[in-house]
Amino acid sequence: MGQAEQYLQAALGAFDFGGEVVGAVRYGMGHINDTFCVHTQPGEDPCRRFILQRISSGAFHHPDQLMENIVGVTSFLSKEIAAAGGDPARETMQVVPTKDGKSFYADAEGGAWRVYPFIEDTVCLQAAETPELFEASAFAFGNFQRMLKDYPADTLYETIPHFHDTEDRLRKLKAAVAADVMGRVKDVQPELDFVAAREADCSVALQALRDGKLPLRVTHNDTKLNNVLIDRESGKGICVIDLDTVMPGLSINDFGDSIRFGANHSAEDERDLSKVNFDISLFDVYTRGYLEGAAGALTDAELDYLPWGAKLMTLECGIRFLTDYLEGDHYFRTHREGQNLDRCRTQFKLVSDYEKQWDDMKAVVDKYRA
Ligand code: ADP
Ligand code: GN1
Ligand code: MG
Repeated sequence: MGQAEQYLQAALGAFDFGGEVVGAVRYGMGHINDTFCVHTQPGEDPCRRFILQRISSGAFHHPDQLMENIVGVTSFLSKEIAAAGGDPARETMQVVPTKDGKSFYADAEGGAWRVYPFIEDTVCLQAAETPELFEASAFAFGNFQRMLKDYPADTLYETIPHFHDTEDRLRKLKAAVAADVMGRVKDVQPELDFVAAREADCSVALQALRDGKLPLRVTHNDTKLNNVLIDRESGKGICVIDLDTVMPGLSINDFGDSIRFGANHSAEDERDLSKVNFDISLFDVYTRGYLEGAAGALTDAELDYLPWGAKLMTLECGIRFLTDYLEGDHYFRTHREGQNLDRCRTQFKLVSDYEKQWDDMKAVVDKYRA
């Protein structure tokens, strides 16, 4: 048995799954954590599944703080959902404790493992298959924002400092260019020029925050379409997952990151840029769904800045992919050479599409503001 397998077996042994573990297989398309689907057989009852994850130590340096955040947020959401007559077991993540009552298990290397029940009869989409499903995800993220509006933000740890600090992301890109450890800078001049032309943009949302125009809220910060589970039968977005980055942030970033990932018809790492096009009709349905889910929780200024959320999250994500490419691809999981550069290029293509349709994006927001 290899070492990775040994750690997996030890982690499986640390939790009480209420039945014999009959298998654990790699699962999902996330770029960060190691995710496994655990199959168990509880006596004569039907097989039950769980999600077991090794939290990325490259991305998250304090798993104890991260899990404290998640336990706090999921307990809070459970109460909100129950009070509204919903089903907390399907509508929020629930942390399964270790046999000794902890929220995670630390392996011999310090890797942190946690378990959630698998939420059955749901689908997790890698692309907006239909406008209706995209709108359903929007409602779920808007509703998530609304449910957490009274969560005590000052009790949350910052699990990744400066996570959506676009100015800091720009500084890190410049440092990676100066270091050029992989000798790749020579291959990315057009991308660096693209960023240089938009340096001032990197400060727009942060300046609005500093000026007191945009409020700091409890936000998800990683609102990709594949971080919401959709009920297979009703097509509704029922559960927001991947709560590792729930911390104080800007609502426009949650809105914007969903647009970045979902308001187009191509993969994030598509190499043929002619296939990568912003679809304003998907922006339209997402805006409608998000505002409906948020149900008045956003201020006028936040509504004004929603297109900026889309532009900044997409630009920032492109900057992050480019930085990781220059640094040797150690943050985002890659499956092939050049994948992070391809990812960067799709993001920048989308940014230029938004720039061309900026007034139309603003008009969409105006259509749906109350
Ligand atoms: P990452 O941070 O690596 O993206 P996620 O927490 O998003 O990790 O999990 C990866 C994938 O695992 C998700 O995109 C989803 O497909 C699946 N998943 C995670 N948690 C659950 C759950 N409780 N029930 C069903 N599927 C889940
Ligand atoms: C990562 O964990 P995952 O795959 O849902 C990343 C996001 C990026 C996204 C790009 C903790 O999301 O910030 O926007 O990849 N998560 C973290 O696809 O860095
Ligand atoms: Mg995820």
